[in-house]
Amino acid sequence: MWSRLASRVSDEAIATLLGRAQDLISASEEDNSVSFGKDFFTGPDTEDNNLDLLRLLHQDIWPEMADLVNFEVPVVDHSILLIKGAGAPGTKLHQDRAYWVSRDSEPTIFSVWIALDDLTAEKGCLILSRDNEVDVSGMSAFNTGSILDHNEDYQQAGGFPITIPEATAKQMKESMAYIHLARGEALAFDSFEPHTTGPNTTSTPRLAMKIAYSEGKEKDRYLMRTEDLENYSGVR
Ligand SMILES: O=C(O)CCC(=O)C(=O)O
Ligand SMILES: [Fe+2]
Repeated sequence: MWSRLASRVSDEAIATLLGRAQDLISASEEDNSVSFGKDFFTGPDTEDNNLDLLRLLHQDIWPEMADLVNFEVPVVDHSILLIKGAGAPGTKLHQDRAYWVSRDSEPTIFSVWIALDDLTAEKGCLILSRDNEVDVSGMSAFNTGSILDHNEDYQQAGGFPITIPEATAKQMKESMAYIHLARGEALAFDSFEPHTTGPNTTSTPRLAMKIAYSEGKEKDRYLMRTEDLENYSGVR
């Protein structure tokens, strides 16, 4: 299931983020792949962790989600930039659950996907099933879906090697639609939500990111507890 959020990420936070990610973004003008910016947000013990910025983004979004998902120990599992280079191909259909089976034994991770620019079909926005859209209150039943068969192909370009087989994907895509998001808009989807993105056919990188939240109660691998992030006072 997925839902558009009413929350918006502030323009100021986006401007700061884009400024700090400038090298990565410039590199994507030449490179037609997805750069994940996996090291952009790192733990509190590392330098240039950008946690001051993650705190701002989190504060814009989390109030709308916190009671719905009702975690005992809410954590940011991970947060990555999703910069899709100019001319980069689409990302094949998959459920994130297929990636997270071993690290999230009872499924609790869900994603908040944030547009850092106006995202249209030409830019390679998300493509989701209209049938699976719920009101934000419906997200409280998140992660109750089931896992589909996936293929693993580590040779394929694009960095998303686990995908739903082509024949099934083709059929599923018939009921899926491009989900446009304006800069600062966000949507939440659970780990069972099948999603794909189209190619970026524009001449500039597609600017997006995600924050993946999770129940941290029985985990030792995550980026940060939300409580610690909210109290984080370090500056860059
Ligand atoms: O950025 C993309 O093209 C795909 C992103 C994705 O699969 C995800 O955020 O889980
Ligand atoms: Fe994904």
